[in-house]
Formats: sequence, C-alpha cells, structure tokens
Amino acid sequence: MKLRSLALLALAALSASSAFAQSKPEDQIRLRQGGFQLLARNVGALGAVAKGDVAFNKDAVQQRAEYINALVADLAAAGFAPGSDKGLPTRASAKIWSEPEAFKAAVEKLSVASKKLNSVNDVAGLRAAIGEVQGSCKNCHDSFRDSSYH
Ligand code: ASC
Repeated sequence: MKLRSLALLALAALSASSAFAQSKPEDQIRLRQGGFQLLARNVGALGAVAKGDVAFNKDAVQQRAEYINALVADLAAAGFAPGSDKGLPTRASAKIWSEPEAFKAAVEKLSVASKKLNSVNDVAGLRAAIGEVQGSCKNCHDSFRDSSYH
C-alpha cells in the first residue's frame, strides 16, 4: 500500500514535470510576458519611491526586492526556453537564441543589480540600486527586445 502510493506520487511528479517541460510555445510566451509585467510593476513601484512620489518604507521596499529577485531568477532560468521564440506575438529578439552567451551576460547584469536592492536602507540607496536595475533593463531591451511585436 505504501509502495503503491509512493509509485503514484512518483508518477504524478513525473507527469507534472514533463507536462511543464513540454508546455506549448504560446503558453511559455504568455508566462514570460506575465513575468515581465510583474517585474515592471515592482520595478515601477520602487522607481516611484526613488523619485519621491511615494514615501520610503523599508519593509515595503524589501518586499518588492524579494519579488523582483524571484521574478528575475525565474525569467532567467525558464523564461526563454528553446522553441519559445515563436508561437504568439512577441518582442523577444531572435538574438536571444542565436547569441545565448551575450544574452546570458545581459541577464546576469540584471541579476547582480537586483540583488543590491536587498540591502537598501534609504531613498538615496534605493535611487542608486533601482537606477542600476533600470539601466540593466534598458541595456537588455536595446539589444534583445525588438521594437514591435512579430
Ligand atoms: C521599468 C520598466 C522597464 C524598465 C526600463 C528601464 O520600470 O517597466 O521596462 O524600467 O524602462 O529603462
């Protein structure tokens, strides 16, 4: 009985992971775009604090920093799987898949920058850290985001 439920569990895990690995390009693109929207929401929220439009609150900033780091890690690990270059309108440049090393380096810049958000203590610190995050967003958009959907 115990063995049988273990086997069932293993089967369920296997089918869940293979379903994920084989998810359709359009689903992967949707997930990617959703991830970037959440990233933009959180980067935007910290940008508003950095500009002085919203009062600095350390706990709130730390919470956003956690979200941003998780989103960046997820997008870096799973956002641009092979085959997810086409399937729905996307601005993801073909260069992402044809120049993987350069793309990886650009993503790594964002990853390094976003980790610095974790140790921000005041508005001046936030301004510097979020500036670096936004700079690495822009850097990657300049090279790896097309100007229109295709
Ligand atoms: C943001 C956001 C981006 C980046 C970019 C930085 O807040 O939504 O796409 O920063 O504008 O240049």
